[in-house]
Amino acid sequence: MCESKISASMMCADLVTLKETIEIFEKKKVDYLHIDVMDGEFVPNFGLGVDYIRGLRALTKIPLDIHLMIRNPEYKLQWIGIKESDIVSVHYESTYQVQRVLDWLAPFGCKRFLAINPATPLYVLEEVLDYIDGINLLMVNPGFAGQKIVKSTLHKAEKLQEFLKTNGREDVLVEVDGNITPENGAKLRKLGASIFVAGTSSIFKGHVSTYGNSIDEFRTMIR
Ligand code: S6P
Ligand code: MG
Repeated sequence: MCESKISASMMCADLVTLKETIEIFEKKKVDYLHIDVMDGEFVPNFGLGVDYIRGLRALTKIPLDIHLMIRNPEYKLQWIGIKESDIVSVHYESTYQVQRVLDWLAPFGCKRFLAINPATPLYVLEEVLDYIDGINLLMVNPGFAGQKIVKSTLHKAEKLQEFLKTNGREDVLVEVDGNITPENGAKLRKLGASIFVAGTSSIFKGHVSTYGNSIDEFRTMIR
């Protein structure tokens, strides 16, 4: 199984201490910055946008893990400024043209992930396995930080591991997003997850000066 990686959920970051937060992430070698892009249509919330991404690029070289929670993402990919070192997740439920959006992502050279909501069954992955590098398994219904895990998603992660094995695609990376406490992270690591979105359930707790310790503790749990 490949090395576990931390993707820090930037919608949980306090703008007042953003620079200090990024410095800690660089020092602690956080692997990705998770960017929740929300359009108020696909999910009932607005989220981080193009200007935020541009601003963040000026602050750090940490690659981005861009989670597009927007309708018809295929027409908006050009706006984002995607880099080869990034991960980009598009939602299965966000378009009628799932293979097309994954095709249109290919020229950017980024890692292509398909995100699926808790209620979306795993069989939808069957026809897209050739188009993806990874799967972003939503453990909550997307739109907000600070939610509780949907219990059935833990069993779903187990079934996903079996599904990838059956299809000879154990190389497909599994990211888990939503209420990833250190304990949930440890369980999901055993079920094959390797990218862990870290939000209010793990590293974004208390004062910014404690983030470094929380990262160390989280890393130990998902090793
Ligand atoms: C949810 C979003 C997530 C959140 C993350 C926050 O819509 O996709 O990436 O930012 O869940 O973490 P937590 O620990 O507060 O759930
Ligand atoms: Mg997300």
